[in-house]
Amino acid sequence: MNIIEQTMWKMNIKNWAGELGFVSVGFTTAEPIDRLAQLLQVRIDQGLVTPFESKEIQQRIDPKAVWQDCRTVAALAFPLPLTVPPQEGEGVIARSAVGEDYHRVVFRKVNQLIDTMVKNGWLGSTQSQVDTGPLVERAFATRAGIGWIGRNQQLIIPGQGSFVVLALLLLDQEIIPDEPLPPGQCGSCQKCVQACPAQILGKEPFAAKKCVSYLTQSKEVLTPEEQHLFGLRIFGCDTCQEVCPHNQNWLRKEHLSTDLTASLSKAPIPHSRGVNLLETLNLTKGEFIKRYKVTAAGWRGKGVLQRNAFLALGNGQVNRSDQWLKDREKDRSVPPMILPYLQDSSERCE
Ligand code: B12
Ligand code: SF4
Ligand code: SF4
Repeated sequence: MNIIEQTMWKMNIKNWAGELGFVSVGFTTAEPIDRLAQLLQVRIDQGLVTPFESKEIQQRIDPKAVWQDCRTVAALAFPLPLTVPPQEGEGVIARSAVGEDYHRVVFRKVNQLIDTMVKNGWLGSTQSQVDTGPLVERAFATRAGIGWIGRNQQLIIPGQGSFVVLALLLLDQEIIPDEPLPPGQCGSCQKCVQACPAQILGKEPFAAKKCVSYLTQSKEVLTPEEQHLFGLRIFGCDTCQEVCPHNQNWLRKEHLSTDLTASLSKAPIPHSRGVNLLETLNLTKGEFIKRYKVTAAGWRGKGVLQRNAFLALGNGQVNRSDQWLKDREKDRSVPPMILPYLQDSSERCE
């Protein structure tokens, strides 16, 4: 494609993506991000890599190692849904895990974008990834100029904040790349560093396996300190984003939308981030499939959510799981993922 055609496609793709609800789109080349290899290697050497990532470094930094025809990477950001806060005593689910699984929502949107491109004469091929692909999405999104990386590790989009899902659309045609934004715009702010329950921000490299978001998804047996860090969290952790000044407009919008919904009987009801902990503890297979399998909180299975509900109940002021335990111990029906925590139950923190 010549420069004029590249400019036209770039403009059109940005417009169509905007119409589909993406809040930011940027383009970068298919060149590898070589300097990232060193960081990924350090993470492997120091045992910081989570089991949720590919260990193939080249595939993580080089679009051509994923798809040899790739010439351009488009980075897209889709906003998370506005949610209702938990009620007192409820367990908490992160915004990325309520409502329909974001992987499905965003893949559908990316596919609609590709359909629109094809209808308008796009002759090339495409590949895409939403979270589960090997490429390091935040690094490509940064190079494509849609945002900058905050001290909380999040990609922050100017005027939008960080409550977004990222997607990468790989193209086999060249499109003029966008310029990255100036890096690190946190200034002297330390709000996320102070608020992080695991106290892992502000230190390099990021200790991913100590992050509470990771702990809520891990099937390993957690130490008493790790159990304590959960608080009332059931899946994921939004703390370092909730305190960030760049998310306060978005959070105000979320708050207003909840109030507005309460006053308009016909408005669609936003999903709540709160869950009843005892109900989660007693979850049956059928309820799990209906309530969680359709969300991004379902992929680790029912046992992880039950374990998290058990730990969160223990972390609450009153240990509301005591009666539940007595009942279960009689008929020996305690879910296996909870068994390792039983001897600790009398010592759990408040
Ligand atoms: C594994 C993983 C996790 C792990 C590890 C996270 C981590 N920080 O490494 C765990 C389970 C802890 C996790 C948690 C969360 N995750 Co996650 N996660 C991923 C996944 C699959 C890979 C991340 C990864 O490669 N980590 C390795 C490090 C090296 O990469 P990184 O942190 O993503 O990016 C860093 C580098 O890119 C660096 N960087 C940028 N440019 C450059 C250039 C050079 C030269 C160098 C050297 C570095 C560099 O800056 C980034 C921050 O340090 C990505 C999806 C994907 N395929 O990329 C989602 C992803 C990063 N997660 C996401 C989200 C939403 C979350 C949570 C907020 C979910 C929640 N509410 O609980 C938390 C936030 C935790 C946090 N503070 O980071 C979003 C991020 C959206 C955003 N606005 O940034 C992603 C992109 C998924 C998506 N498609 O939307 N996650
Ligand atoms: S997600 Fe939670 S535990 Fe992880 S870095 Fe952010 S505040 Fe800390
Ligand atoms: S809370 Fe402050 S330090 Fe943390 S990412 Fe946001 S601006 Fe940066």
